[in-house]
Parts: sequence; C-alpha cells; structure tokens
Amino acid sequence: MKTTFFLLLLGVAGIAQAQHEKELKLWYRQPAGSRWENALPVGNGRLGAMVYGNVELENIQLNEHTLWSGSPNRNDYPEMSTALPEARRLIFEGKQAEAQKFLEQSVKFSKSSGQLFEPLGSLRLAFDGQENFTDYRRELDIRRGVATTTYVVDGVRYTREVLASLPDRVVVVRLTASRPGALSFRAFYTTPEKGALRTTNGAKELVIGGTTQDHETVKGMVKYEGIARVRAGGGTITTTDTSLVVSGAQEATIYISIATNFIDYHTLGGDPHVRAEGFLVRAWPKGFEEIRKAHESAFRKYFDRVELDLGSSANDSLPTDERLRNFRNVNDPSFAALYYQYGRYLLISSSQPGGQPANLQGIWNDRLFPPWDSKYTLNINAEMNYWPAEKTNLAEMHEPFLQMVRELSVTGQQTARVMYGARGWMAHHNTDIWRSTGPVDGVFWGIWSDGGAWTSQHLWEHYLYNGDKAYLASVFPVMKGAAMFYVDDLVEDPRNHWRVINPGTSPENAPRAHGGSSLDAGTTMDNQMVFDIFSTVIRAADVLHRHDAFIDTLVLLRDKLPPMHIGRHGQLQEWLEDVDDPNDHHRHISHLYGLFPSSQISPYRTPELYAAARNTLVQRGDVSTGWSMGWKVNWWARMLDGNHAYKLIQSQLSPLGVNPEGGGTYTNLFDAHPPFQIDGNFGCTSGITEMFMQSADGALSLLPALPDAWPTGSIRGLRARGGFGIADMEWKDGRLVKVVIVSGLGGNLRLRVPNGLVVRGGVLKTAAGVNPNPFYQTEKTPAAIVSPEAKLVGSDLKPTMLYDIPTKAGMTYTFLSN
Ligand code: FUC
Repeated sequence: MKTTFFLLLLGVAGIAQAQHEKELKLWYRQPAGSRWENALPVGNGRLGAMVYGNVELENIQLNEHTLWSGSPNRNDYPEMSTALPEARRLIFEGKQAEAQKFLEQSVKFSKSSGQLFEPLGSLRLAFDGQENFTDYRRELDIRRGVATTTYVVDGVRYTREVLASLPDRVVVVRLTASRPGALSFRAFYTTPEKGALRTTNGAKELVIGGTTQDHETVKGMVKYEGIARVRAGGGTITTTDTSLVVSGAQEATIYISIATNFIDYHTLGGDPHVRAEGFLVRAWPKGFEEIRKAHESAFRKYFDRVELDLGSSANDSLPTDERLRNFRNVNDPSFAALYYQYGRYLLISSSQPGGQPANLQGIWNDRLFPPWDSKYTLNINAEMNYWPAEKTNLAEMHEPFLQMVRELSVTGQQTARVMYGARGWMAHHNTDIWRSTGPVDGVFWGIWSDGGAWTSQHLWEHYLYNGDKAYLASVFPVMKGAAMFYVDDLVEDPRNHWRVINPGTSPENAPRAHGGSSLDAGTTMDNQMVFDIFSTVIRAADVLHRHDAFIDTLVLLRDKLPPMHIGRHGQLQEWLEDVDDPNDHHRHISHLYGLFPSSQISPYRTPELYAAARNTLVQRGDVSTGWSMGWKVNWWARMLDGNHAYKLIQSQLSPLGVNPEGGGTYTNLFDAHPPFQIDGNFGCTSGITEMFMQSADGALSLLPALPDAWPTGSIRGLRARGGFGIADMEWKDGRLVKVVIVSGLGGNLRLRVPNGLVVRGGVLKTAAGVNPNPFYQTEKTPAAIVSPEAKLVGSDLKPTMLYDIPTKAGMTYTFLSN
C-alpha cells in the first residue's frame, strides 16, 4: 500500500514536472526551412544565434553584439542653431507646414542616420543522405537556454543541441548519433558580409574575418573574427580550404567564438583574433556537459526568479505554431504564460552586464541592411525593451541600457550645444553603437528632443527599485544634465506664457490642421517628458541632499509647463490645440506616456485625465503594429481593465496576417511590427506584469487588472518599487488568497488589493493620508484644461482595500484573504 502511494506520488510529481517543462518550451514538428522567423534564438548578451533545425543543411545564424557598420562619428547639424529662431516664430504663428519646409531647407540631413547592426554570417552543417527523416522535433527550452533538434534516419537517432554559454562566452553545438560511426557532416561558413575571408588553419579551425561596411559617409572600421573548432568522438576531422569535414563519428562538439576590435563607443583597437581565440582557449578544455551545466545554472539563476502559473488546458500538449494559430479563439492560459516568460528569456539572452543593450531586434539579425538598421529608436522602442527588466526581477539586464544612457550623456552634450545652444545633453529619436545623438530620417521624424528625458527616467527607476544611494549619486549628473538641456531650450509660448519645447513633435504623428507637418510647440508628450525629468531631478536632489539654485530653477520652470488638455472629443489632447482626429488610428499614442510608463495620469489622483486617456485609447483602436499593441497592454492594465488588456494580448498573439494592416507574432514567437521588432515582446511581458502588479501610483497594487480568462493562478518573484519582492501571490476565482512579500528596504508597505486580507497575529490597518514611503511619492499633476465640449463619463472603479503595513528590511510578510 505504502509503495503504491509512494509511486503514485512520484507519478504525480513526474507529471507536474513534465507539465512545467512543456510549458516552458517552444517546440515544432518541422524544421524552420528558409524562414528566419521560424528559427529559434539563443544568446548570451554578446553572441546571438538563430537555430533553424534544418536536417540536411543546418543553419546556425550568428551575431556578435559589437559587429556594427561604421566607426566613431557624429551627426550634429550646427545649422540648426541659426535656423531655430525663424522655425520657432513660424510655429508660434501657426505656420507648422512652413516651419517644416524651412527647416528641411536650412538643415539638410546628410550625415549618418545611424549605423547598421550587422550579422557575422551562418555556420552551415551539411549532412549527406538525410532526406528521409522521421520522428522530427525541434525545441527551445527557455528555462535552460538550449535549442535541441532531434530526428531519426535509417534507425539512427540524431540529436543537436545549441547554446550560447553565459559564463563561457562561446556558442556550442553538440551533435550525437545513437549508433557509432553514423555522424558525418561538413561545416562551413556563409555570410552576406562583403569581403569576408573564410579559411581553415593548421589547428583545424574554421575562421571567418573581415571589416564591417561603410555606411552613409562613415567608414566601416569594426574588424571581426569568428573561429569554430570541432572535437569529434570516434571519427576523423579533415579540412578543405573553407570547411571542416567530420566523418564516421558518433558525437561532435563545435565551439564558436566571435570577437571584434570594438572597445567602446569612441574607441576601436582591440584585437579580434586574440579575443576570439582567448574565449575559445578557455572554453575548449571543458567538455559539452561541463559547459552546458555551467550555462544552465547561470541562465536559471536569472530565469527561475519568476514563476507564473495561469493553469493548464488541453492545448498545452500542442506544438507552439498550432497554439499560436489557436490562441485568439481558445482559452490557452499557459501559452500566455509561455509568451510572458519568453520575454524574460529574450532579455536575459540579449542584454547582459558589460555588453550592448538589446537593440531593435535584440541581438538577432541576419541582414546586412536590417529594418531601421536594427539600432535604437528612442521615441519608444529602445525604452520599451527595458520595461520588464526591474519588475520581472532582471535588474542586472537593465545595466547595458543604463550604461548607454551614461554614454549618451557625454555624446549628447555637443549636440545640445551646437544645435540648440543649450547646456546639458540631449538625444534625438535614434542612437546606435556610436551613441550618435543628432537627428535622423528627416525633419518630420528627427526633430524630437526627448531622448535625454526619457532614457534618464530609467536611471531613476532603477534607483526606485533598489534604493541604492551610491548608485543614485553616480547617475545624478546624468539626470541633471538631461534636465539642464530643457532649462536652456524651453521657450515662452507668446499666447499662454507657458514654457514649451519648440520645435517639438508628438512622435511621427501630424494633425491634419498642421498641413502635413509634425512640428509644433508644447506637444503633450514633450510637456510630460520635461515634467518628469524636472520632477526626478528635484526628487533625487532631495534624496542626495544636493539642493541648490539649479533645483530652484527646475521648481519654478516646472510650474510654467503647460498642463494637459482635454479636448472636445473627450480625448487627452495630443497637441496644445484641440486638433485631434477621433478617427486617427496612428500607432504612436505618445501623449499616453503620461499614463504609462509615467504615472502623471492616475485613476485615483486625476479622474478627469484618466477618463480622457480612456477615450483616447478607445478612439485610437486596438489593432496596430506589434509594439503598439504591446504598449496598449500596459495602458489597459493601467486603466485597470484586465479584459481589454487580454483582448490586446489575443491580437498580439495572432499569427502574422490575421490582423489586417496590423502586426502579430511570428512562428518563433518573435513580435511582428511587421517586420520583426523585439520591443513588442518586451512590451507585452511588461504589460502582463502590470495586470498582476503595479507600483507606480502611490501604492503596491496587486491584481489591478486580472482578466476573466485567468481567474485562478499564481506568480512568484516579481519586484516592486521600494525594494519589495512579491515572493508569492496566489489567487482563486478572481480573489487574492495569499501574498508573501519580502521587504528589502523596510518602510511603509501600502497595499492596494481587490479583497480584504488578514495577517497572522494582527489586524491590517486601513491606509490614510499620503504614503510615507519615499519610493512611493507621486507628483501632483497640474489640473487639466477641459474643453467645454468634452463629454467626460466618470470611470466606475472597482472597489479595493488599501492597507498600510510598517515593514523592516529583510523581513517577510504573509497575508491571507479574510
Ligand atoms: C518608429 C516607429 C516605427 C518603428 C521604428 C523602429 O519609427 O514609428 O513603427 O517601430 O520606430
């Protein structure tokens, strides 16, 4: 009896384990074929690889994070400073179209519009006589960071495993056959890189090397080298001039190391050969198992911090492409959980401390001329990549982005000075590995000056989560420099005497009333951005006791910024004038920056603006490009409308083509603008987190936007501002039943929850007044100016309980439903 019970238990545990494993894998019954967006990504922040799982001719497409076109360069236009007064005059007179034409003629964008993130090429593995394979499966285990392909030919099972080792800095490919002598293949490189040299050497290494391309007047000077070495078990290795041939083996391990001469954004001069060889020599003595184990434990150290369980369904056992096809029509909660965790997987894989930040495609690109150069678009995309970092417990992955902001604060000083005659630093709407800060793509898109304000918010947010004052002191000059730019750049609007950015834009959108021009003065996003950077610096100065006359200036100027406006369609105005079109479905809804990621618009503190933001969201519609839908998940979560957020997730998690004129998701679950942009993946992961937990509006709010589709579930390991860790949170039938919170920094824990909670050994105190926790301070949003024609319907907020719990650093607090 005992034994049976034990076995039964084991069986159940086994099933639970299998379930868990299944949920955290992308898997397919067919190879990727020729489509890159079918292949599966692995990465270690320095190296990225796309694994096709093609049987006869395997393709392992390779990237290295510093392999970019060009070389250190600048793209400022000093002509701007001369043209500014006239452009400003025209805009203030309501002649936006003339202003745009005038600037187009005065400031000709002829320099780099940003350089290209380039691919190294592909390692190809050719297998003869494998046309007829059976029992095929390929998968990506996102918990371990390993891609596996397996199939049977002539009764022999072949298996390939590919990983990009986090600790060992190499891509490793492991090939095995179930019968001795059955493994034979030829390995060689292919590449779109022009002038790349491919050779083999006496050490039986496959080498590819070259220099990246010139682009838009900038000379290509990044030298790169990729080296592959094979160890074969039970066979022979021979070489031709450009390939390695493995014959009659049973197993083989390929070590791939890639490096460049890139040192930092203004220095080249490293030796790519010495570097690549260095990584290889260190990894080579280690066998595959040793490398795999070390990689998996390094990967899981990050990945396992968050667990999400939304329940299971019959769909769990289906291949990923079928689940994607079905998702919008069926209830497949664990697919949403898989997609959620995939966002975390992609961040760990594409953004590691010391490396480059995740670019528009993370670290995965096979094209010499990728969409938008695969660089950093600062008017939404690059920031969106990092929205999940802190709250999904991947703060280390935020580091490359924070480092980029520090670097932009150096390069952006010259741009501020020569283009705007301003102190401090600024960045326009794009940057690249050279940290360019000049305008690109033409006046319509390029004249946007919020790059410094927006990216600097990330520096502050990092502090709000970790409370590290030494860190804050180290980034304070960067944030201050970002604010200083606006102090000098703001001009007085002659009509209302507000201080505004002119010329500014609301990214990439233009009201019909402005005759096709995107330029304007005092756009809502610009005002919100300046409000935030001023507030952040004022607050940081307070924390660091750095109050001085400059801070007084910020306080004075902040009061002169235009308040938000609510227009005649009940909308949050995008521009100072009431010119919004309620039928405009533009993908950018930049003025809702104030709702998310900022918290200037709140259901509890600014009900009118909140109602207007809702109208704007409804007017703009749901289906859009991938990243736009990702942003909308966050907005609807902030709207406390879980069902609408879920609807967006359904649209985003639809195969490409389902949403007419909209984005969706590729077979490998990469987000589709289209084309592939990784921002949508990260945006959606952030949005799903915001459905479970928010911590920006004066309280730690749990289950603020739970959709009906996920009535029961649990999430472990999220992080909130003020150093709170949500070690565990469980809900059942829409009710919060258990919460375990670890207080990292102590202080008041103000909890907003959908139902009453009790704590062992005490009664919870209902919250009153302002939250005394310094990490939960909110700024007072100036009252909106409301059009007399606006019909605002107040929002019916679901009742919540608000508690105050004093906490001590390092202590754990458990709450149960009452
Ligand atoms: C902005 C967006 C586009 C695209 C590009 C990378 O220009 O408007 O949709 O995401 O960035």
